Amino acid sequence: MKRREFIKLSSLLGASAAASPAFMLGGCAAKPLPGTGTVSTTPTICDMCFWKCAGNVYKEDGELWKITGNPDDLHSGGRLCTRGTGGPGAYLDPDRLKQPLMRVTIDGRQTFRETSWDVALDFIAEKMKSIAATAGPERMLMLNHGAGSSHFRHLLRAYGSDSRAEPAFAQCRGPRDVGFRLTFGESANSPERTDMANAECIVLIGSHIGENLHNGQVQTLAEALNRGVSLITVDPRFSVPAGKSKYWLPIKPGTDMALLLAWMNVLITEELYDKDYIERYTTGFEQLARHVRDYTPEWVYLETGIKPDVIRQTAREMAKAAPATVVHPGRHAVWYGDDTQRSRAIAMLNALLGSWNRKGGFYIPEKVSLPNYPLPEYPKPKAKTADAYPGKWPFAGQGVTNGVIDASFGDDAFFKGWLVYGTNLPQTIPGVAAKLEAAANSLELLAVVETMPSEMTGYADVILPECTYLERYDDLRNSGERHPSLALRMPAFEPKYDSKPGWWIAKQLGKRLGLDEYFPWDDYAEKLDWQLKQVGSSLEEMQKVGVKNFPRKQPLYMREGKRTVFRTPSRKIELYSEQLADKGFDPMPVYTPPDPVPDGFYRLNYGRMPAHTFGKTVNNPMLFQLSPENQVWVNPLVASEWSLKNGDYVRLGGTNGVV
Ligand SMILES: Nc1nc2c(c(=O)[nH]1)N[C@H]1C(S)=C(S)[C@@H](COP(=O)(O)OP(=O)(O)OC[C@H]3O[C@@H](n4cnc5c(=O)[nH]c(N)nc54)[C@H](O)[C@@H]3O)O[C@H]1N2
Ligand SMILES: Nc1nc2c(c(=O)[nH]1)N[C@H]1C(S)=C(S)[C@@H](COP(=O)(O)OP(=O)(O)OC[C@H]3O[C@@H](n4cnc5c(=O)[nH]c(N)nc54)[C@H](O)[C@@H]3O)O[C@H]1N2
Ligand code: SF4
Ligand SMILES: [Mo]
Repeated sequence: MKRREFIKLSSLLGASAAASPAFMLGGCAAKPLPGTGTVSTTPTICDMCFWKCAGNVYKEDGELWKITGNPDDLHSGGRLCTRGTGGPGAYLDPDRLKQPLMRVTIDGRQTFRETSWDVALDFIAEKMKSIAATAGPERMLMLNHGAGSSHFRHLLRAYGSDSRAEPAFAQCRGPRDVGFRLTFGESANSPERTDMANAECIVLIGSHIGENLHNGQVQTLAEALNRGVSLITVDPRFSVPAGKSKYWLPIKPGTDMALLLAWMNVLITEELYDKDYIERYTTGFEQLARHVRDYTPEWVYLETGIKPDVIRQTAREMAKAAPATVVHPGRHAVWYGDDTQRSRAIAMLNALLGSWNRKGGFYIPEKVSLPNYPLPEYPKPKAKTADAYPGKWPFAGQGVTNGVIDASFGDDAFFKGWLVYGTNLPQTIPGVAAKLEAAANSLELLAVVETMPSEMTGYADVILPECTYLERYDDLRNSGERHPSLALRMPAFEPKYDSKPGWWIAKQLGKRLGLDEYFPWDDYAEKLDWQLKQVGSSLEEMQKVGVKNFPRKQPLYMREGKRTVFRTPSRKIELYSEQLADKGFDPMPVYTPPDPVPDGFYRLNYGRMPAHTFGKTVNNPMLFQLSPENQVWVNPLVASEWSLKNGDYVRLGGTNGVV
């Protein structure tokens, strides 16, 4: 018999159809006009995606009315996007997890049964103790996404494990961060350190800002367009930004590397690159010039479908505005397998334009220096995450999801237990089903902290229902940005049902593991207040203002003409990468054509839907109403071949058999 059968939770809990907006109609019907009752506001940080916009929750006569942006928040421009405005749906969703659930076997069949917090937490703590005693604490892995995971990272580090991975790195921005770090010694950061606010030319490569609704960026791009910025968009699809571009380059999917190399070829052969910057700050220019010589626009046209004169014109357009030209690093950079090298080529193109750390290119981000709450030191783990897959991905700065999953099943499995927080692996790691089945069959503990029934909860031993972001404190927002600021998430409501905040769950587990000294607060508010007082604020102040902006201490750009040291081994921007060569990788980005599409198939490109965040908002009644279904865009020639009209239903089948 299987250790863990997959259990579909919706069938047990009788989850209502997402389409039902009953609570909205019922909630409003008996009331006077909105805004005429007694109104109060509470600050929050939006959790509908991971961009962390600060907002205010409006209550009218104690009931949730609406959430709007916090006008003082420079990060979000004082506004929320569609999804952020739909935040009430997350709180009011009738299908939320309500009570801890334990896997039990009844009449030979596995199912979930409601249980108490004590039983659920005791179970997890006992298993964690046994894993620590028999295999070592570092064999306990956290898989996570989202701001609330900091409480569980703290718990695991206190317990002795720093093993951790997330699809938001290995399936998202990981290759980009590695590519930029190898070149400049620093990553492109989140939020991205692009100075689009001052750019005269912006290049988007498969970055569909406008559908990708990362709020601050969308507003900055819109303002840049109002100023008359020259926008160049490379996307096989006529995306939102493509429609607003001076140049739209509908490239053949997967051939971007060739275009990037051709652009560098033009900049070098026409001597349009920033010679002074290259001479002062970079190494490996000669090798680069040699490397890109053969990637002529004429040759690259055959690969990409982008005409040679368009390649030349767009390269000149970038050079004309440089250094106020930003070639956007993108965010979801995992495409065709050459991703780190493609991201490196983007970094190198920016270097030729002299845009890194220069006005209109990339700025230098800064955070508030916020002291940590005084706590005992963490024990030093005996193993790192990467020890689970020795020799693989030597430059990844974080755990690699694929690697840790492969190390979680079989007789010699490295990991013995998983704590999963806010990540839905079956949907976000391609082709992972069989491996998850195997891991579920092999692990000694599989605990999931969630707000909703998800595909991931189907594999759990124990499901812990976290309350939503509107019902809890989390850590202060303190991101490296143009304007340093702190922002507060605090409860606007008591947790609904028997759900609990993450900080409380972590503390309770800590207590059971004998780690009390790491959790000295009775309420997380105490910890936040202490931290805020160290920087001249207080919880009381933040509860009123929500966001506090601090002055910058360092300049926004590097000092022109001065010596600048980069955090690479050579202390320079590395156009030729000794680091890559040392580990047996191409020191220069090489173009490899993507695998051809088999006969009878088409290439499926995908991206973001404005009104949803992955699968995590599909059940949100407000957002579901706005956007109930996925839509597929079909190339007009293909559509006419199949006699398809707008609004027709199609069924897509993959080469892997998935329909
Ligand atoms: N198929 C496919 N896979 C992808 C991508 C893709 O486009 N398509 N994109 C990749 C990218 S860019 C990224 S960043 C990753 C994202 O991948 P994931 O991090 O796995 O993101 P989601 O699928 O949104 O899963 C988030 C889960 O967190 C739960 N959740 C929401 N709020 C809370 C909360 O407050 N507390 C807790 N405990 N749980 C909460 C949600 O119910 C949901 O199940 O996926 C990557 N993988
Ligand atoms: N509304 C909304 N916004 C979001 C999110 C969300 O879930 N919903 N998720 C956030 C997250 S975690 C991330 S990582 C970002 C991701 O946002 P982006 O970094 O902008 O990346 P993708 O969503 O992968 O972008 C897909 C675009 O690339 C194009 N494309 C596909 N193949 C190719 C190719 O071979 N070459 C080129 N040049 N283009 C190609 C597609 O047509 C599409 O327009 O979005 C963030 N913003
Ligand atoms: S971009 Fe939208 S969903 Fe994401 S944090 Fe900001 S308002 Fe919320
Ligand atoms: Mo992402």
